[in-house]
Amino acid sequence: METLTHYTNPMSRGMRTQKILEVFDLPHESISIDFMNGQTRTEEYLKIHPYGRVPALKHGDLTVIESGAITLYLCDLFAEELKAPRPGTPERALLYEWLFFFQTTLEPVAIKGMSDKSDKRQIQGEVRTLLTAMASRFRGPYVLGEEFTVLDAILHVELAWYKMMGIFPEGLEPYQGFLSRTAERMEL
Ligand SMILES: N[C@@H](CCC(=O)N[C@@H](CS)C(=O)NCC(=O)O)C(=O)O
Repeated sequence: METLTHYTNPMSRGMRTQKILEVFDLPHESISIDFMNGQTRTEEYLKIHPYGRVPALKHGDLTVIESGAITLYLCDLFAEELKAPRPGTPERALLYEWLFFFQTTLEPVAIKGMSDKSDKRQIQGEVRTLLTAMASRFRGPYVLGEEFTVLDAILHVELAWYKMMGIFPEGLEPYQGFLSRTAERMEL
């Protein structure tokens, strides 16, 4: 298989896909892109990612952008290693639901929490409401049931990010228990 090269940064959404590569021990090399110092805007990098963001994944002549698309591409390449559910199954539908939920519903709320002027309590409340609703889509002990899958790695990264920003709804189950259950495996 051609080398997988992952362009990322530890303080970015690239951690979603970086953690998948690391936790499931997928063959790859990672290149850290310092976006604070303009490395996403160089002519060379814009050939990899047309609007200059991380993450991006290069696989042979192909480059894949958008963390959700990279996640699904990895699921196609490494279905067995990632315990990715088969297309057309209810579990695969859950994977799609959570991925879109993170990026289109939850992320805009979380992004508000990045501003120093934000009301963290209010944002934490909004996150709590959304995650409480999604608990009906969490089978337990892991999202899809008994087995730790790619979806758990992604959920862990998102929740850890919220914790770091002070917008994680402390004490909310099943997420509180989930975070401690997955901590050792995710932190490597
Ligand atoms: N929707 C994209 C968002 C990517 C994104 O906005 N990445 C930020 C870091 S979290 C970035 O690269 N910013 C650098 C820049 O704007 O130069 C994804 O999920 O991949």
